[in-house]
Amino acid sequence: MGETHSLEDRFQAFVEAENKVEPKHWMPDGYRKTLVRQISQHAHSEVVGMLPEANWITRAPSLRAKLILLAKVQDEAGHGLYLYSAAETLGTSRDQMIDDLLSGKAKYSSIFNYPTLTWADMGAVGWLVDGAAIANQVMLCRTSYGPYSRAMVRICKEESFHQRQGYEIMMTLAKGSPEQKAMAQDALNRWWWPSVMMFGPSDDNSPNSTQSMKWRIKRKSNDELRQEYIDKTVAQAEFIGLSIPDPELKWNEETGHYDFGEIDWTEFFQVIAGNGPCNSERLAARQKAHNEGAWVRDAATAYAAKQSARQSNPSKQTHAA
Ligand code: BYC
Repeated sequence: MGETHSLEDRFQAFVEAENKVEPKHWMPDGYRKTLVRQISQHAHSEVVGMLPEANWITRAPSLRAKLILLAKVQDEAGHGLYLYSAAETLGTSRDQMIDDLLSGKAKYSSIFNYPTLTWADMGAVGWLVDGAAIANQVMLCRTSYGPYSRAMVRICKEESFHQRQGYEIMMTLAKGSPEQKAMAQDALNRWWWPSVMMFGPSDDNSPNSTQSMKWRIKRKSNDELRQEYIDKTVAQAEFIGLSIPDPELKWNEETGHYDFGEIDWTEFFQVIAGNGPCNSERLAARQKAHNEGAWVRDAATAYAAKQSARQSNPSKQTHAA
């Protein structure tokens, strides 16, 4: 007991000195569990996040738009891969993580349970959803777990490109015909509040925050990040002549931040409990992809077994295979 205590104290001092924790270091069980939960949920979000956008690849309005959207969706698959790999360094298996997603045990970001109804939604998702993701993920580049922080550095670079592609779509529509501008405004109206909710429950209702901040897994609180995001995004909306759908949004000279209206937490908790507009559709799509990909996993496993058998017994190698 005494020994565990001193190990925990040393661990705490280690992270407070801004050292990175690496896979082979001693770490408290709770630290490992929190990271597996957060990183795997983050990975699931990247992969499920491909679905609402992939929905528009075949209907992109130009070859240029199609190529960019395709590249963005492929980037998300890559992000999922880095993150699953980072979580695996903590001793969990990819199969276990996927099982937890498909059984509904593991969460993924609430935002991907909303439908993408028009092309303008591709703009709103890139601008707002990737914008919110960057706000959260820039702080995660400084997270205390080495593999997670290194994955985040690369992911953030790509997310910046995603945010710009979304903003460019919104800017083009906002400058277009009255119908196009209305379409952009409608997308902003539908995506604004869900994007504000992405940062998670308010600080006084966030059970994991205190310990995660202490361990330097999270470097800023949910509410701090939400405020930073709102402050930055209002100016971007004004620049392209769209209005944020919040009548209570107002610059506060005293605090130097925007005040904003009440978040509908009932909606947020319903969505993360599995009752959002697209939860069952998203999980069904992932389940189908998982089933249809079984032969690829089987083939890869068989190939790996063949390679390792050859390495351990090179004399049996044949040239025909
Ligand atoms: N959605 O104590 P709290 C992307 C859960 S991908 C669903 O504050 P924590 C992109 C939370 O998990 C964006 N669940 O938790 C991809 C916890 O439940 P559990 C994804 C949420 O972990 C493709 C409970 O509520 N980004 O950007 O300290 C295309 C209590 O919350 C949400 C990440 O995953 C939510 N929004 O803080 C485009 C970032 N919020 O697990 C874009 C990494 C909270 O105890 N994750 N919950 O059952 C984090 O930074 C943190 O996990 C959170 C939550 C800030 C999200």
